[in-house]
Parts: sequence; structure tokens; C-alpha cells
Amino acid sequence: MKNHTPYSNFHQDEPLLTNEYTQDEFLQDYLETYLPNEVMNEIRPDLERFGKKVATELIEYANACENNPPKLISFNAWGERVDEIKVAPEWEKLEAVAAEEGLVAIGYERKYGAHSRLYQFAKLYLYTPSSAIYTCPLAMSDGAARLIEKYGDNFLKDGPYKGLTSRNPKTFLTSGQWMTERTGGSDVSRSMTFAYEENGEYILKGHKWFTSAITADMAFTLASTEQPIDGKRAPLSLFYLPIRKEDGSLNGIEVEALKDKLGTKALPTAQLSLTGTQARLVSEKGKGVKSISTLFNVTRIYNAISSVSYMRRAYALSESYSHIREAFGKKISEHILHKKSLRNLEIAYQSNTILPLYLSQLLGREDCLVATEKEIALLRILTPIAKLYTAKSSIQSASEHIEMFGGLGYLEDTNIPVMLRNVQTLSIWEGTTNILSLDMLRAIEKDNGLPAFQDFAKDILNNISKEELQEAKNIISDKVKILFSFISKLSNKDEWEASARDIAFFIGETAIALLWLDLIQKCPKEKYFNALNYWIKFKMNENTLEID
Ligand code: MFK
Repeated sequence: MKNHTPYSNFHQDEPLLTNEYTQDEFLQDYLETYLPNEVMNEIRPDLERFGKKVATELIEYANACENNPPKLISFNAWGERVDEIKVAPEWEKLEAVAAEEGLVAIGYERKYGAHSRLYQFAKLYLYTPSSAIYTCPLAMSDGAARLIEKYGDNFLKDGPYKGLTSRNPKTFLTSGQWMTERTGGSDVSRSMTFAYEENGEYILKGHKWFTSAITADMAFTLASTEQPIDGKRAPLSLFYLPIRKEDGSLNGIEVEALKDKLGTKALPTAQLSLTGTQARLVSEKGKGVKSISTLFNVTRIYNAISSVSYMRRAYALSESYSHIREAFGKKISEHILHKKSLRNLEIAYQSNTILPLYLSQLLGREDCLVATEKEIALLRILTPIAKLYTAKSSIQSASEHIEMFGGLGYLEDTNIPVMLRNVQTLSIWEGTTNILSLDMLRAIEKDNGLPAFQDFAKDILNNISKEELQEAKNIISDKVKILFSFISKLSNKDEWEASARDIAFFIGETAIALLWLDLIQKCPKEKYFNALNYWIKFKMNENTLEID
């Protein structure tokens, strides 16, 4: 018998998460800093329990959904058109969990007043990367609830609103937000859907090209009540529609196809024909875009929290893996270069996370009617900035994390690549980076965004008293001056537009630095000082402001 070298039976242990709340020191510090003790004492046990659930049971559901994407059954065996969408059973479980956990309801029960939104968004942050993007229907449902609260009539407040904000899986309802048509994803005013008034009701006829979560119970959509005159389209109006009629059949809707997307494969995104859909006018005629902005300004904050939640989750996995994977004679966590790369990714997730958490605090104040005019204006301008900024960071970060696993990160069955595919949508849906940069300009032009940002910066800077923060404070203060000096030189619309993206990123980075200052002033941990210094040194020098 020859003496062969025995083949290796080595297998690599996989990184395991245990509790995504108790393991996330940064999230805990943020909440402990900004929420009153009595609120924290009540919600801490819930977050600890949920942190474990998202790290265990829900991951199983999410993986099952990703591996069993929805299917469209157009006809039944007997030739009848049914347009049924079959989703994985776990997709329904993720919905039930969302209802029971109050992932939308917390924001409307307002048990903790203006603090409720921060609590809710902390839970969404834990849930999203374990949800196969079930957060998308939740985002639209939350936006719909906000819309109804602001503009809804008694019918909408009595029925749909109660379902959207229910904690009971049996009565919980979700909503879609249908805007995109073949003629326009960014420019929705090119819509070709028309609303015909019949006996005081409206019938919609047209087409919707991308409608996420067609398994929802209702949708808000845009249509024109007037035909174009000389090729000029009339402004759009906002409509509510139930997806199904009382007898369970579709409400004048044909599901033409499910979209074959790069990611978010568990989420049923459909292409629809509206063949005579009964609908209810919600906005003033012609004020549809303005009205639906209430909805999409909420989904954009969801987008931002989803972006950072993936950054956190990928970091948690890479970090765990670094302690179990060996290379060149030691754990990869002990290799200085790997350690430094991980530290950069940790700083990136924490820094980006500050933005949507802060926005959720502003949203909570707006909800509870305690926000000042300046805070409302700040929420308005920071929403598109946070959305665009965190989405880009998330994509960059997901790509880096794949490398943290070497070749294994490229294998589908590690469930690492799915993160990159899923986050790639976050810079597109709900408005691309350019569209959101232009929305920031709208917030500047129409909603006093800049004075609000200036005051926000001033307020934070004036409150920084810690000696160790003075150098950082001076640098950040100079950045704010650079921003306003640059803006003062913009002399025409083209210059504003061409600079919009640079300004958005510059404000995003500066806002993060300011929020770090505020957090460290109240929670002075050494690792946060280091994170801020890193941010100032490397991130804040990435973008310059220059007129092309
Ligand atoms: C997991 C994460 C969750 C994410 C959920 C994902 C769900 C996916 C579903 C979708 O993707 S739905 C499709 C999303 N599509 C978009 O977000 C559209 C992107 N395009 C834009 O945002 C355009 O800028 C816009 C459609 C708004 C341009 O339309 P218009 O009609 O050319 O805008 P215009 O004329 O500037 O504004 C009309 C009014 O709305 C103005 O008010 P007034 O009538 O009082 O003058 C604007 O000030 C107002 N407005 C526009 N955007 C606003 C806004 N008001 C407040 N906030 C905004 N963001």
C-alpha cells in the first residue's frame, strides 16, 4: 500500500450571529444616548428579544424566500385567467412577524410620543437584512398610513389606515405605491394612466411598469383626470385603490409579468395593466405628485435605514468570520491589514447609520406636531441626502464585504452575494442619486433647506464643549463655511444643477460629522473619537466643491 497524503477533511466554520441588538454596541449607545431612561427601560427587553429573533429564526425565513422566489400563475388548469402570485410561505411569516412586532404600528401608536419613530426605526434596522426585503411593503405601507393621516377622508381613516397600523397579522394590511410607467420612472409626469369619472367614482385605465409588492391589499397611484391637449399632459392626481374587489377578484387589474430583477428576487415586482380599476380620488385634482411625496418621503427614510442595516449586517458577518478563519498561521482578525479594513467598514456602517436614525427622530417630532419649522425644513432637505448617500455607501460596503470572505464571499450558498444584489436597488428605486440630488435643490428652493441646515450646524457646534473635540469642531465648522461659500458663488440654474450631486454628498458627509460630534459630546467613548477623526481625515476629503 502506497503512503498517500491523507486528503483534508477540513471544513470552514461559518460565521454565526447570535443577537443583532446586544452585539451592536453602536446601536445600543445611540439609543441609550438619545432616548430617555424610562423609554429605554421599557423598550430594551423588546430590542434584546428581537435582536435574537432576527439573528436566528428570521434569517431562515429570509433564506427560504430568496431560494423560492414568487411565481406568477396567469391561468388555472381550466383556462381561466387568475393572475395569482405564489410567494414562499415564509414571505407570509415575515409579514406576520412585521405586524406582531409593530414595525409600522409603533410609529402610529406613538406610545413614546416623538421618540416612537426612533424605536420603530431601530427595529426596522434589525429586521431588514433578515426580511428578504419585506421592508419594501412595510415602507410603502408606512408611507400610505402617513398619507392617510394627512390627507385621508373618513373612509380611508376608518378602514385602510387601521389595517396598515394593525399589530394583528389577520387584520394587518399593506399598501403599494405605483408610480412608474413605461414613459417615466424618474419623470412620472409622463404618465399615460387616465382616470374617468363615473357616478362619482373613478375608473383607472393605463399601465404600471414596476409595481412592487403586488401582493399588497391596496395601492396609491397617480393618474390624470384630463386627456392631453395638443400633446400636453395634464398634471396628475392621486388615487387610492383596493387591489381586490369584495368578491376576491382583482380590481380591474391584469398582472402581465413579474419582473426579472438583479436582486430583491423574493419581492414580487409586477408589470400591470389597469383595465378599469375602481379608485378613489385622494388629492386635489392635479396635486397628485405633491400629495404622494408625503408617502415617498417616508419610503426614502426607510430606504436609508435599509441601506445602513445591510452595512451593519455585512459587517457583523465579516467580523465574526475574522475570528474563525485562519490564514498564514493566525486568525485573519490578527492580520493588521485585515483588521484595519474591517475597522474602516465598521466606521462606515456606524457613520452612515447616524443619518437615518437622526431622521427618524425628526420624523417623530414632525408626526407629533412638536417639530419646529426649522426641523421640518431640515427633515425635508436631509431626506433625499440621506437616501442617496447611504445607498451608495451600502453598495460600496457590500462589495468590500464580499472580499472579506475571499472566494467564499462569491458563492451563492454563503448568502453573502445576495446582499450586494439587494442593496444595488437602493440607489435606484425611490429615486436615483441624480433625481434625489435634484430633489435636494427643490428642498433648497422651495422649503428653506439651507438655512435649516446652517442652523442645525450652528446649534451642534455651539454645544460642543469637550476639550478633546475642539480640533474636530473647528475642522467641521470650516467645512460648513466652505459649503456656504461655494453655494454663494453659484450664479445660474445650470451651475446649481451641475453641482447638485457634489453638494448633496458634501452635506451628507458634513451632517454625519456634525452628528458624530453631538453623539460623542454625550457619549464620549474613545472608539467614537477615533471614528470621527477617521471620518474627518479620509471621508470628508473625498468630495470637493468646484464649479465645472
Ligand atoms: C427597503 C426600502 C424601502 C423602499 C421602498 C421601495 C418601494 C419601491 C417602489 C418604487 O420604486 S415607486 C417609484 C419611485 N419613484 C420615484 O421616487 C420617482 C422619482 N422621481 C421624482 O422624485 C421626481 O423628482 C418627481 C416625480 C417628484 C418629479 O415630478 P414633477 O411633477 O416633475 O415634480 P415637480 O413639478 O417639481 O413637483 C410637483 C410638486 O411636488 C411640487 O409642489 P407644488 O405643487 O406645491 O409646487 C413639489 O415641490 C412637490 N414635491 C416634489 N418632490 C417632493 C415634493 N414635495 C415634498 N417632497 C418631495 N420630495
